[in-house]
Amino acid sequence: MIKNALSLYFIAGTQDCPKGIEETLKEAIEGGVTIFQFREKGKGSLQSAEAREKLAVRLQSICRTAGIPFIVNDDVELALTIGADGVHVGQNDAKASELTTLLKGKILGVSVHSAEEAERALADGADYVGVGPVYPTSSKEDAKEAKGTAIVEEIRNAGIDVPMVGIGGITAENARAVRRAGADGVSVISSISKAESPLLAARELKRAVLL
Ligand code: IFP
Ligand code: MG
Repeated sequence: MIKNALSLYFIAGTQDCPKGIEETLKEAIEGGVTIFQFREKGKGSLQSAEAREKLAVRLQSICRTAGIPFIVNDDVELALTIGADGVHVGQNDAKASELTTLLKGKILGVSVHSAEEAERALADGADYVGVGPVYPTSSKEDAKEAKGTAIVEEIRNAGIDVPMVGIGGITAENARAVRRAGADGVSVISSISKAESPLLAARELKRAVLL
């Protein structure tokens, strides 16, 4: 069931991981993350398609061994080439409605910022939505204004029954509030990837999301 898999969603790329992405992912999994998204993007990210694919395959193998889904951000072609479990796209990426055929049984996630966008994503075939930014974030340069947990509540109160994670500035301290607002899970980059101990950071977040 996708809602359970969403409880602690870790997203990272090379650029986010001072300890190295493979070590960071292994620790995060040991700490309890339930799904991983490969997001190689921005300053410090790998620039060649070959290097990205090679790394993606290694991370996919780590996820497969651990039994957690491996999702690719934006790059549908890469996801199809390596047989990822799913793809996550934003509002400006390939249209969700056009991806569902291409992706067959794969998981499709879509970023949304309002109840209206969540409604459309669900109608277009999204398996889950990422809602945010809930709190201010430094991991995304073009992030919109943080709206707090109100944005999560707005979507739940609109009665849209789509699996949903909150994203943006989420920490072990505020994760529970995001769950209480109606999210099925929380998604983080820095809280785990930049932690001195990604393992302990993931473990603390995991405790926080178990209501
Ligand atoms: N949400 C999510 C997720 N991933 C992204 N890359 C994003 C928003 C911009 F957490 F997966 F839902
Ligand atoms: Mg995107």
